[in-house]
Amino acid sequence: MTVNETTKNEKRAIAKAITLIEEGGPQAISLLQTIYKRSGNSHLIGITGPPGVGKSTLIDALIVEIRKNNLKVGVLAVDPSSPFSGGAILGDRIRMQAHTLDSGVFIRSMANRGFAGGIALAVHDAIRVLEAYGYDIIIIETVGVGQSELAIAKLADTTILALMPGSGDDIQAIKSGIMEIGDIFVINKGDLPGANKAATNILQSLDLVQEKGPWTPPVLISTAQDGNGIKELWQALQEHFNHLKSSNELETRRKQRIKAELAELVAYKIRTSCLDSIEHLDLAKKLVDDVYQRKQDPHTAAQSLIKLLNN
Ligand SMILES: Nc1nc2c(ncn2[C@@H]2O[C@H](COP(=O)(O)OP(=O)(O)O)[C@@H](O)[C@H]2O)c(=O)[nH]1
Ligand SMILES: [Mg+2]
Repeated sequence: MTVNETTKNEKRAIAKAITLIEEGGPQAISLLQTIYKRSGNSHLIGITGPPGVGKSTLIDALIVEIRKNNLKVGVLAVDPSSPFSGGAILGDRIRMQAHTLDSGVFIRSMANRGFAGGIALAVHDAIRVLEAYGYDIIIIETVGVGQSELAIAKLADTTILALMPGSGDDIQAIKSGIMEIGDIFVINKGDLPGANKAATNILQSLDLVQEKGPWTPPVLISTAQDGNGIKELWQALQEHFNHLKSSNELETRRKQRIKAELAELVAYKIRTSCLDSIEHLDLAKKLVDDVYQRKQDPHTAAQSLIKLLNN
C-alpha cells in the first residue's frame, strides 16, 4: 500500500468512526471502549466567537503554521445554533479543502441534528477518535455565544475567543459573560479600522472580569486572510499549553471536564430510562394517573419513581 492509500484509509476510518458516534448506539460505545486508552494526548484548542469574524479563516492559516512543525492537526467544526446551516458548513469545507490532500490534516463538520445526548457529548467522543489516531492538535470551531457553545468551549484545554473590530462584538462579549472563557483573545480583521480600539476595550474589561492568576490572557490582533498575526497566535497557543502543563491547571481542567461529562452522561441515561418507564411500566403509569387525579403531588411521585428506577 502506498503512503497515500494508508492516509486515505485512515481518514476513511476516522470519518466512519465519527459517523458512528453521531448516530449513537452500542457500536459507538464499543468503539470508544477500544480506543479510550489511546486518547488524551492532544492539545485541544477551542475557537469560538460570533459568525463572520473569521474563525474558519484563522484555523485555515493556523493549519499552515502547525504543519510547518510537522504536527498532525484535526479540525471539528461544530454549529450547534443552526441545524439547517448546511451551506455555511459546506463553505468551511470548501475553504479548507486545500488541506484535505495533506496526510496530517483531518477536517470534519458536525451539525447539531438529533444527537440524543446533546452535541457536546458527541464532540467529546469525536475528539477521542482523532486523539487515538495521533492528531497532536485538535481545533474545535464553534459559533456564537449561547449555552451550548459554552459547553463546547469548555471541551478545550485552550479557548480562543475571536472577535472583529467595529461590530460591537467586544462590548457584546463583555456583556454576555463569555470573557471568562477566553485564554487567548484575537481581534481578527486587523486590516479594518478600530482593531486597536477593540483590543484596548478587551484588555480593560479583562481586568474587571478575570481573576488575576498566573496566566494573563494575551489580546492579539490578526489578519487571517493574509496570515498576519498567525505566528504570534501559534506561539501564544504553545505558551498556554506549556503553562497548563507546568502548573496543575491541565489536570484540573481535564478532571473538571470529566466531572461535567459524567454528570451529563448519567443525567442522559437516567432521563432516557425514566421516560421509558413512564411509557411502559404499570407502576410508573399509575404514578402519572395519581398525579393527574391529585392523589399525589409531583414531588412525592418523583421520589417514588426514583425508587422504582433503582429496582
Ligand atoms: N477583511 C478581512 N476579512 C477577513 C479576514 N479573515 C476572514 N475574513 C473574511 O470574513 C468572512 C468570514 O470568515 P469566516 O472564516 O468564514 O468566519 P467565521 O464565520 O468566523 O468562521 C470571509 O469572507 C473571510 O474571507 C481578515 O483578516 N480581514
Ligand atoms: Mg466558520
